[in-house]
Amino acid sequence: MFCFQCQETAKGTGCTIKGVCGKTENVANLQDLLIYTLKGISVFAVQARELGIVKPEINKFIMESLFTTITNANFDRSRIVARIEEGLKLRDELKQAIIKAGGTIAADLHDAATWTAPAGEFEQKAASVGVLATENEDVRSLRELLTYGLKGIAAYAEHAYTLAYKDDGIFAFIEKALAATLDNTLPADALVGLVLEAGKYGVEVMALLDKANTTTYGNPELTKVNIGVRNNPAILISGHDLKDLEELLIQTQGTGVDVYTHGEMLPAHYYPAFKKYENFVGNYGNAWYKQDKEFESFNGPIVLTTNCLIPPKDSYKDRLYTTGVVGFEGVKHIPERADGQTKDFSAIIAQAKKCPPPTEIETGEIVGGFAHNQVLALADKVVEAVKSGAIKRFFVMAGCDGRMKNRDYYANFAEALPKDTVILTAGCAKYKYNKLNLGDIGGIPRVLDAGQCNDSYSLAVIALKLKEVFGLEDVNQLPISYNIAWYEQKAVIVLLALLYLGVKNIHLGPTLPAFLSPNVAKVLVENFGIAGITNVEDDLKIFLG
Ligand code: FS2
Ligand code: SF4
Repeated sequence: MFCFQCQETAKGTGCTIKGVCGKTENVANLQDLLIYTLKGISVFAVQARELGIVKPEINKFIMESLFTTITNANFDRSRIVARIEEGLKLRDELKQAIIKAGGTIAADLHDAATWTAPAGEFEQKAASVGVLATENEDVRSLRELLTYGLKGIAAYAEHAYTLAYKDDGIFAFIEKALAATLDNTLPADALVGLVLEAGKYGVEVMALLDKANTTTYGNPELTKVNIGVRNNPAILISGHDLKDLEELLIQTQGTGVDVYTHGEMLPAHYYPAFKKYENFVGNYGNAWYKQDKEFESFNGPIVLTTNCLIPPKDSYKDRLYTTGVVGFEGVKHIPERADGQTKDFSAIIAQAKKCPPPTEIETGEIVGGFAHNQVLALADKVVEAVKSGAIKRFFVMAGCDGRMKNRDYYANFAEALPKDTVILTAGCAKYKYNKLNLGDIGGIPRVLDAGQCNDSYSLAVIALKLKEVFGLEDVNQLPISYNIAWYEQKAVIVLLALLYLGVKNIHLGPTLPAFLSPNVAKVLVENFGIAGITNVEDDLKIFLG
């Protein structure tokens, strides 16, 4: 195996024996083969589109399969094998549809578009199609940067899709870009162009998801979220899928079972639609990587709706459920919605009733809900505070949290910021400083949490609005600095989206991606001023200098 798609990759270069995330060698290899299969399907999907053939089941399959391979989503070998088998079948059907429509199948198709094997030979095939199959390190770097951006796009597209929002232009781009990664004649410049174009679609997909979420559940609003517990049995829901949460809340009404959020599900509390549920008690715990302790002390069942799963300990494995693209061998899985039906969470609710209430690990409240609509409602106050000098600078500290000790930097950085600065955040990075009581500036909290990682879109909308209000030509003239933490592939698309919007001088940490070759990193540094981080003191001097 060779995987270097996340920030925690072994030795900062690549996982080669087993994933730091817990992914086994065979699952890693099979995920590579699944991506390879998607690339082959995409070759036909591009040709089919030219003939006016667009197959919704192909779009959905590619989207869900990309999402399946995101870090901490699916560790289940059999699920990946089943996906590859389905992919080969869909690829063949698409090829037949092209022939039927009068298209000609090229004689020199890439192996990704022609290979086939029984499931028993997948692992053997997988060994030759991974990341290292591209020998030139710059081409490999660009292909992987693009592929990881596509994984992020696919994840956000899937959330929107679940709420019945979709955009065929996004699917067409995913297919075009996947097919392009097979093209050995494509010059590096064209690959750079596709990477930047991915940023454009990153903005579009986040806008689509924002529309899906806010139309369905209302605009997030200033909310105090309880972090203590009540004395009832309860279910913990993690991941990012709001539809799963909604159905769980409906199904737990009147059962005596409470519902708490974990990790990236925290921002669900900010949506008006979920406030009516009396049993929606609060948020339990912190970011994803602390689940091994927090799932244990929660005592009740836990449902993982999207990526953010770590291999479970035996102490809570029998209380753990996956759904959607998430999977882990030996962990119970809640099946997809059958036509027009909701998911069936009754098994989880029945188990919850037999479990003791959660053990309290903290008490109090955290404040959030500062997505674009809420911040723009406070725009006068914010603009006044900037004009009067009460707010000197904003720091966008969106992104991810993670296990590594070097992420303490972000807590220390937040604490060391001058009191006349405000942090704009989204994603699970906030857990490094959202309980530090950093105070407020004239009633404006010094940590403004917009929501999940996809709500980084809100931070861009806010920046563009401020640019307009202050009559500036360039978003980089605003008193906003970017100190972003990344972990997995959704953060990659958030970064590419910010670059597309013209944001310069983003600092990215705790380490730069291992998949950036020195030359590709140079392109990002020279064109966009991307930089890493060093230490709090020196970085503050740079930011405030
Ligand atoms: Fe946390 Fe980072 Fe949200 Fe992941 S914000 S680790 O991308 O999907 O979560
Ligand atoms: Fe390693 Fe990250 Fe890949 Fe897991 S996802 S195998 S930790 S690089």
